[in-house]
Amino acid sequence: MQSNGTLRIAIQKSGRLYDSSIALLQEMGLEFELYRDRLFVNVRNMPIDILFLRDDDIPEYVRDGVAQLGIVGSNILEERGPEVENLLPLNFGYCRLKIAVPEQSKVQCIQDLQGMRIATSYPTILSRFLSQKDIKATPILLRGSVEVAPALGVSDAICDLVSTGSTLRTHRLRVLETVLESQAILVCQKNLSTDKKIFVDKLLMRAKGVQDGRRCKYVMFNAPMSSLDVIKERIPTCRSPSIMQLADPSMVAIHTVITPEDAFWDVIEVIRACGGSDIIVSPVEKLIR
Ligand code: PRT
Ligand code: ZN
Repeated sequence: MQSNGTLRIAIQKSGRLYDSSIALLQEMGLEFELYRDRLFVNVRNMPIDILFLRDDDIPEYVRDGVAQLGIVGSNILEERGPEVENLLPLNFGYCRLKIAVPEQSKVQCIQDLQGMRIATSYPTILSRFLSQKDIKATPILLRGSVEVAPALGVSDAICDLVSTGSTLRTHRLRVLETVLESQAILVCQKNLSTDKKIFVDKLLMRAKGVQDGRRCKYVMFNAPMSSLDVIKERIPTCRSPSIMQLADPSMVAIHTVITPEDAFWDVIEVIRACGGSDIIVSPVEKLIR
């Protein structure tokens, strides 16, 4: 891969996005060693450095061009505003920003939050949500341990990230509303130079290839020649499959890719209903469209 100058990619140093970010970069073909406590590593086979940062700092580093690419949760991007360009949702780091109240609270719906205090690390997103719903409540900014705020009398409600929900259950909090759905995003510095943009586009193609590959299946099956038209009609993904004649002239082997848009098991059921048999399903390592 050719580029004038080294490209820097910022990822979380440790935490919930770390493992999946490393896995994605490795599957994109970047070769590097991981050293404990190193703030950056060189990629062996491409002119790329990987920077390890706190997730909250990543948008700023990418905005200022210290790194050209970054991986960060959309929760942080939404809170900060349009500092960087969003390139690709990455299908990991899923969570939701939710408003919750103590189980015993008399608050039953978000309209009951009028005049109340809501503890959060996301005051911008919360304020925007409250004003859209015409609710006058006061965000209380806390950097961490938001879930303990009601028990300490600091707030009447919280607005915090939830993934499994176990933190809310442990602190006897009840969900009122989801404010934001979040996942990790690949972001890019705005107004890149042309050579960096070309490099970033190549990496983006690889990231999409990895993602599409992960979500696709390669399917091979045998079917009666007579059902070929029905199969093509009923399975959109089979409109232009590879078809091979079998030794038995009344049978064909069909090879196709089931994409994320198709419900996998539904397609398998249709294949069987159309007389398909000996269905072999394989993972797809990369799918480059
Ligand atoms: O040190 P650094 O600042 O980098 O790490 P951090 O502690 O700020 O971040 P980290 O690793 O907790 O989260 C990084 C990113 O992961 C977040 O910005 C989100 O995009 C995403 N993410 C996904 C989450 C969660 N799920 C999540 N559950 N971030 C935080 N939480 C916290 C939440 O705040 C609450 O305290 O987990 C708790 C709730 O989890 P459950 O499973 O009990 O519901
Ligand atoms: Zn953080």
